[in-house]
Amino acid sequence: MLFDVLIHSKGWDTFVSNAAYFRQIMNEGEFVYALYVAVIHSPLAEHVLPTLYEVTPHLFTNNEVIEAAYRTKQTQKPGKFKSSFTGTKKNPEQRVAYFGEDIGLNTHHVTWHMEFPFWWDDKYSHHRDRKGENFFWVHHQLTVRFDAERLSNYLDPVDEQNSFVQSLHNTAHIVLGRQSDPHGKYDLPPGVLEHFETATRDPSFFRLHKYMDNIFKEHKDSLPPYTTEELTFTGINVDNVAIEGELETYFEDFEYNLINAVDDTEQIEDVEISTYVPRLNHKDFDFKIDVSNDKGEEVLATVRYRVHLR
Ligand SMILES: [Cu+2]
Repeated sequence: MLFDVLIHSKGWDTFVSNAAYFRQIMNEGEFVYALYVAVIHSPLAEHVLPTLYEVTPHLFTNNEVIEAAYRTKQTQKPGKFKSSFTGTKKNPEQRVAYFGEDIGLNTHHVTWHMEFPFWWDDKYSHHRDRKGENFFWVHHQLTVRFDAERLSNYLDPVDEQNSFVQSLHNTAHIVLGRQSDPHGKYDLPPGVLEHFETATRDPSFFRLHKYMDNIFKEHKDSLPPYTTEELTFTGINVDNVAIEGELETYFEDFEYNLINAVDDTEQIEDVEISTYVPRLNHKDFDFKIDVSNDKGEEVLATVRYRVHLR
């Protein structure tokens, strides 16, 4: 409903006034979701919002950090805390927690689902082209990258999940997410798989997605092979490919703001609260690709690369 209201707002002032009004009367999570999706898709307001891990930090870090943030607010002394990954180091899966719990990865995942909402209807503004292919592509990238991280941490690649259900992605997320309280008997909050912001924190996300990825792969394998004409770009030659510099990865602490993690009243002053978390980064390197064009005219070419790990 709120997305509908915002996307049909005729001008910026109307958009902002509607957002300000509904902010007061709606569920906070629904409000943030509708606002972000509308801002991403509205021609009035493309991509101008702050990053989600600073807007809803409780979805990106854990209880210990949120509790520390509250203590800071209550004692009115600025605080900066280290975020540790969920779970215990005794569990080998913990070795790749830096990937599944990475705030950038989770922001990427939730933002992708906002770019391509599963409920999208072309009547809202424009046709979202190649939705299935895009879904496959982005989740395939997540799945194979997770396997690459596992291999470099002496873990086996992910086993595909055996599935239980016909209606896949959304239902499977909910079924897996509610394992601890399937009938709602204990009124437990939803599991991490039920939020796009938190889903990749659970390794079963990757097992489920490998299962779906393999279905897409089976479908692709059933298609007729490409023809030579489809695969060649006559007149365009790749003469040399080189990498300048080395691929060197390292961990570095990344700090972000937790001011929105705690409740706020006008009577109590804000204090500086932040957290830092180790994140995987890499040193800069360049691809150097020599391409020549024998066509005798300007053409548009796109370069895509795929890295094979040895
Ligand atoms: Cu997803």
